[in-house]
Amino acid sequence: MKNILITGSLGQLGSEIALELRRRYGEEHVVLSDVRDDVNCALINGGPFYKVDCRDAAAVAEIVRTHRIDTIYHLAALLSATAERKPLAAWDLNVGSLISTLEIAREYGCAVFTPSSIGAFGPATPKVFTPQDTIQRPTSIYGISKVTGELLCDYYYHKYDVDTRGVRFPGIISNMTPPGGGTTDYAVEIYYEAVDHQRYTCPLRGDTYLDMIYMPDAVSAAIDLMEADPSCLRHRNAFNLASMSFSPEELAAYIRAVIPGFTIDYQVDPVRQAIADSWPDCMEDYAARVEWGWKPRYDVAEMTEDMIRTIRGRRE
Ligand code: AKB
Repeated sequence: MKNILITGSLGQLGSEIALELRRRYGEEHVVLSDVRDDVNCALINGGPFYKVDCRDAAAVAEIVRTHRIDTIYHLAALLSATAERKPLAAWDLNVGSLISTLEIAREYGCAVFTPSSIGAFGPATPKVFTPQDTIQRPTSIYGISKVTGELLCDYYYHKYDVDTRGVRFPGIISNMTPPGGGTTDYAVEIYYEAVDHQRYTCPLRGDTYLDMIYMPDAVSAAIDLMEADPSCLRHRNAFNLASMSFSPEELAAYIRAVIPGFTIDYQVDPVRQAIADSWPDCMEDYAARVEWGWKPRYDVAEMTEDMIRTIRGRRE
């Protein structure tokens, strides 16, 4: 039986990975930690939880020792738009906490999952069918921290044999815990506004294409990669994950198919637009498909129906 620690476990991705891992491995075997404890009581009370700053290496090491942790999902991070406002804080959390997690993993023999992002690419990267191995050179501090993370994880694997694995996530769309401070957050907010007000003001231009993924597929990707046969993995820390790619204009059309009166207008945020313009339109994910069997289940139409049905259900 595995013993798993999740950092950033109350965030958008962490809260849903936590639920699925607890379902698979049992509550006592999945230890959660987060810097806050004022949200999601069900998770906090549903098994071991520690309010801890993941940059506090001594505190994290103590949890790893106490619970005989063998696998860490290190999910704590500042997202791209917030990072651009607070570059030093982003570097400190995104890189500082990762390197201290890797050190703990080296000492205690843990495997580590670390999410990278489409943000790890930059304006010089091929924008369409972005290859797995290509020029990166991101221009946002978030992207710089993500490339650094990919390289650090490779380094710990090659130098110390730490079992590091990771994917480049697209924007994640979900309906349980809201994201915060991301460039792709519009694709979550739009559904809530569509259900509640039948209109949405989008901070990105209508023709901005970005890769996106629905949460159930994001959760499966992380867990499937951690459970994959290591001898099949050649890339390990930065698998491109493609699932769906659309622009705000196109997403609005999908929403209109379910909510006919829905309208969208645009008030472009220059910071988020510049970040989005530096990212790929759509990635190619052959390596993930071949090396560990990645295959998304949801397309944009199915996701849209599910998002709207779920949000409406909560409003009743
Ligand atoms: C963001 O927009 O910052 C994140 C990401 C794509 O990494 N959702």
